[in-house]
Amino acid sequence: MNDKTISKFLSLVLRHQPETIGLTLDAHGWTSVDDLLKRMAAHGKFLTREKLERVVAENDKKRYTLSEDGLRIRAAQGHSVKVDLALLPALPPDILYHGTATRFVESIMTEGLKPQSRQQVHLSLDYATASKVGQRHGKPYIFRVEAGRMQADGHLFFRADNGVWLTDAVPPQYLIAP
Ligand code: HQG
Repeated sequence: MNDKTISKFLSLVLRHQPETIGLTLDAHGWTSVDDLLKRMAAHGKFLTREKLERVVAENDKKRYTLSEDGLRIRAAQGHSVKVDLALLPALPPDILYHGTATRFVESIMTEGLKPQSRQQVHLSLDYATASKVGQRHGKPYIFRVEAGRMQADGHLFFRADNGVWLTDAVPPQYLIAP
């Protein structure tokens, strides 16, 4: 398995379908590194602890977090399974960005941003990152989100372990089209 294949598999079991290898995540999304490696091996995916640690450290978006004692691992964000990341509300910058595809724009203008299959709406700190996120879905379209005003109005914002900003939903009045 190359690093990308490993990362994609970690994303599958730590964000979406832990049951694929009989893994369980705790309420905060953590699982035991030992158990993960054993279950992966039992499913023909052999990985040493050293390699896992390297893949986690070198991952381009820091998608996975190891606990300080190195015994547990979780995805920093992006879950579709219900987990409470236990992040503390944080003060966002005035503007955050959301990259999407042009075909979703009309619906987003009407309904605002919804988490869809994930637990929360994902927002980027900068335009370039949002642009890459949008490209995953098609022709990119970047909204600016008035995060500061939303927060002042009582909406909660959270910063994932890897710097991605999360909020439950973004009503349309806080969206600025390009
Ligand atoms: C869209 C990646 C219609 C939304 C990225 C998005 C991110 C609506 C899509 C992370 C809508 C959901 C998350 C509405 C939202 N009507 N469409 N009302 N509200 N949408 O993949 O934000 O590489 O679940 O605009 O970098 O694209 O996986 O969310 O286009 O951080 O680590 O519904 O995933 O990280 O798509 O991406 P997604 P996302 P990873």
